[in-house]
Amino acid sequence: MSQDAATDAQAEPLIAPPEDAQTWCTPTQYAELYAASLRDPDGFWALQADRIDWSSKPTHVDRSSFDPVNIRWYDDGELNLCHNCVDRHVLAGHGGDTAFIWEGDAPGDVRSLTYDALLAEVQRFASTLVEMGVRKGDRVTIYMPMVLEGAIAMLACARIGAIHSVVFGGFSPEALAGRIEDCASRFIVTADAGMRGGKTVPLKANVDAALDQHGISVDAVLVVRHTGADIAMTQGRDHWYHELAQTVPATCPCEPMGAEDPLFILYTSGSTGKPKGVLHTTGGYAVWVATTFHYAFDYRPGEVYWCTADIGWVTGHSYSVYGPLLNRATSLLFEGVPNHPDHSRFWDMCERHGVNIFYTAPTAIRALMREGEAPVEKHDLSALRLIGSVGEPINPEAWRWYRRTVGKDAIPVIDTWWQTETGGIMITTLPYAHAMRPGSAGMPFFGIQPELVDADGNILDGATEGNLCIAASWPGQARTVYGDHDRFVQTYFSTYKGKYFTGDGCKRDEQGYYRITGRVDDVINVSGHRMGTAEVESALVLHPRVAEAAVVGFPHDIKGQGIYCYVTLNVGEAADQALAGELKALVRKEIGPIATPDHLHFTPALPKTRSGKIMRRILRKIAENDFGSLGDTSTLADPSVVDALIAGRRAV
Ligand code: 6R9
Repeated sequence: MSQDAATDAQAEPLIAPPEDAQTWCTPTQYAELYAASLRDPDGFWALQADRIDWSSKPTHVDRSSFDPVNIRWYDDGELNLCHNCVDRHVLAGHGGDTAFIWEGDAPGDVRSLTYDALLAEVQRFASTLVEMGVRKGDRVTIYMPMVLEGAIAMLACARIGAIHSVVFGGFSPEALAGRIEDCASRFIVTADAGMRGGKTVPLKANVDAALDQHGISVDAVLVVRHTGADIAMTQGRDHWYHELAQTVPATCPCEPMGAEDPLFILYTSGSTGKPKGVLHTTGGYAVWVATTFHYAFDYRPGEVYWCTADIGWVTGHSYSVYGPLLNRATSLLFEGVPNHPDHSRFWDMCERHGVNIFYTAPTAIRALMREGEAPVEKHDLSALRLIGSVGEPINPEAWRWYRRTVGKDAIPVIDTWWQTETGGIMITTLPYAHAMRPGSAGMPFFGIQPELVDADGNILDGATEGNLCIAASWPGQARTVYGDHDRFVQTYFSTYKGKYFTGDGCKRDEQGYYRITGRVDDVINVSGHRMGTAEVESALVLHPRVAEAAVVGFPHDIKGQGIYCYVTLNVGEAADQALAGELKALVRKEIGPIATPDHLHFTPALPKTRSGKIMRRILRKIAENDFGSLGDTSTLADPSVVDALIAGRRAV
């Protein structure tokens, strides 16, 4: 996305929302509900808690504090999330409704599950986990392709009170090992292999590599047969799901969980150090995703809803699995990729499954936009009623293409801003309540109080630009970093005391619309995947010939941001093609293919202050080919480094 495209978003005219008599939220209702949510948060969230079946109703609502940091919602309530997602719909007579439609990597490879069938599958899976020795509070690592058993495994964990840690199937064995070790997980759920875009992803082999190469011993690895790939099974440790499942009870009761009992850990990148295990708990998360799904997607019974995110990301957790099931929706899960077998795959699937609500990422939209309108026009998208975007800023050009070509300029587009740490949608226009502004996420969701602050923490009023903070807690907020509460406090609550700092920069316009401008920390967003530049740097410096590395993001037409690596070699070493290949391979090995560098820029030196700090601001500008506004370089220990870097950039 180009800088210009991003900055003109504020000037984009508002587009009136379509009127809709059936909507859950009219403009007046939004205004009233939002005001009520701030005037009487406890009253508002007590009411929303009725979306959930509690085995013991909470008498408290919000008991959170940002200083000291202690986040608690509904803390004396008791519930089970799996019961809420599955059993209660069956008990209420809706067992025949479709819960999931799954389509594999190969077009037309389809499997559906009713709520009845899902209940049976989840119970069988939960019984299998119990048989393996999993107990309440145990961490279960789920390293799966996008298959039904991935979602079923999550629900099964929730059913028995185990904490799931889903690791995206695209992560390397190294990255997987780090995530297994960090939460001391003794159980792994995986598949023989996955399929993406016609290519096999060797998941079980990756698990073996992660465990063997790192000397990690786990109690059990449960393997779902999916592709039929030939794999090695370690006697006593590895079990085929289809074999164990036949020996276990067909029913498995729901474990009553305290509202603040952990539900899941999800690793996400920050500006420093290793990925953090963001922890979400049960009650508040349930209320938050149930409420946000209901209003943001304006879901109506019987509709087919499709979120294209993988369950390895928070979007897959909240809006492919938990949010839709809590609302008794039909959720489509897709194993493959948008450009396989061709660029009309998404639209072909929308037509065949009669998708009403479609939610995807800007990177996919930009990639499909490049293919022109023909692949979209070939398909009947008349069932679509609402389309959404998530994961990174969407440039107005892509937004308009999406609305015109996919939405026929007739249906609402929602651009939903949120984070792994927020659990669910925080800022979005509501589909029939708000006018849309291409490039702006829009208005705060109920209960959310965004604040824009300057570098010193002063709150800025009116139309302005600043760092985005949230003033008070909301039910879906992450509670801690697993095993490291200090890091949680340091990362999110120490920059601006008493506020949650998102790490995002943001503009607010005259109408009070929020437009996220991107990360202001050392996190980059590549195709909607969050990555710490420090993680890529750590991988690069593992190479024996590398002395130092500095990684920054740069604008990329399709990915939003690309990965630009400045690399300094040891004295006497010279760069060559082979080394470039080795470094790319090293990053893929340490993190995964999503972190593959786009550019390697070998340089004899990095720009540093006299105290030895790398001046990333300069590196970012140079990567952006913006040499005119490098700012003050006089504090550099050796200002001549900059000229060499510019000359080097021209050569990249
Ligand atoms: C849900 C998710 C979070 C970061 C976030 C921000 C960026 C997400 C966005 C957006 C602009 C949107 N982001 N949605 N930026 N507009 N609609 O993506 O979570 O993977 O944790 O990433 O993504 O920079 O801070 P996560």
